[in-house]
Amino acid sequence: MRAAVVNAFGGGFDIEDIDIADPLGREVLVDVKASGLCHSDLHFAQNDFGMAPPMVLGHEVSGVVAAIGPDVTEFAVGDHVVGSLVQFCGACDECLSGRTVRCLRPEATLRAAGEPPRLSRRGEPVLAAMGTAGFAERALIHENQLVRIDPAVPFPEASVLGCGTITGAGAAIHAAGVTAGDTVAVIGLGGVGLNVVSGARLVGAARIIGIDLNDEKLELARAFGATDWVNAGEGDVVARVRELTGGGVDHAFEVIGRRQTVEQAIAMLRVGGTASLIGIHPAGGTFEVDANTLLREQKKVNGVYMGSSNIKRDIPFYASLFLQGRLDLSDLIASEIALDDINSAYAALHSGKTARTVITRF
Ligand code: PAD
Ligand code: ZN
Ligand code: ZN
Repeated sequence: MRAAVVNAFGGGFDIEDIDIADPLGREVLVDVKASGLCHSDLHFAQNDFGMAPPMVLGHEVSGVVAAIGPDVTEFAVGDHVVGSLVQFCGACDECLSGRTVRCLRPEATLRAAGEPPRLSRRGEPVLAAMGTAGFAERALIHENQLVRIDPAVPFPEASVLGCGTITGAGAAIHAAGVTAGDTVAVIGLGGVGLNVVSGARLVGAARIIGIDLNDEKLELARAFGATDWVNAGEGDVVARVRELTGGGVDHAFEVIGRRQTVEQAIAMLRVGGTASLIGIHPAGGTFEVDANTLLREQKKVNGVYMGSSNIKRDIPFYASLFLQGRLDLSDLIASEIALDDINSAYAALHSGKTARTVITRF
């Protein structure tokens, strides 16, 4: 099958023919219909985050079940599904408490050492990264990392549910716990940040300030529910947010992964506010915070992973909101491309000009 293979960090994606195994145990073979270009995959393709080439990335996957392993109970051939990089065992203390995103045995959804690899090239193993490996015609995914959804949700919109939406909306709703009447700022309005805006709107935030360097993104954020917007390239962002809110926001979300914007997020909080950090930093990235200001002003810094989502509960929930017309997913989709165009599409994402680009031709 055709797949976009990362052969070296920083070397881009090579479109190649590779082999995919038949499903074992609880694995499901998915005929991939849409695969979203999350910024995280660009980080993973350029830097060593513990996944080594040759590898197939891609973790915003939707498609149709083509075959199931002998122990699969939850899915049947023909089901429409969404995949997620959240790996969970279903049996540890965290999983049993519903916090599957904190699973203590996430490797349970991968093949064990000694088993044949899911992906290979001329007999050599190719890493099926994150257990999803969605930048390919087909994907072999453990049933815990898959969720069945209503076939009425189009595949491109369904794919974004797998990361951008659960991460962004989940950050506002679950990880930060924004409530009705809160003031919110979102720094970085890409595929994830726009979903933070949606989550804040859903729970009734009083004001949602969108912050980005691109005016097109600020305009888009307005459609998603931002009530105010600030171009970060024009003047002092923190001063502007403080002025708009009369002293700072209850919640600031950093959705880029830069030291400067993390420090801005903490600085723009009102007393007692929470800064939620979503953007992924280069390995070893750090930031500084004045300790006495933090304690005197009772500020909280909240590290957010996948929006603290429970994918089996949250993906069908967001899908139903979309079908009811209460959650915009379609305006996230900037364009649908062919697998062959993945390198140029990632170059465009890097420039900050597009929200989500989705591969729909393989
Ligand atoms: P994206 O590239 O679509 O969006 C980033 C946005 O930030 C763009 O709109 C840029 O214009 C904007 N931007 C860049 N610099 C600045 C600046 N200085 N001030 C204001 N705006 C700026 O990325 P994305 O939405 O796909 O992902 C955002 C980050 O979230 C990225 O680092 C990704 O790896 C991370 C992520 N984290 C998790 C998690 O669980 N923590 C999950 C998914 C994605
Ligand atoms: Zn992602
Ligand atoms: Zn577990």
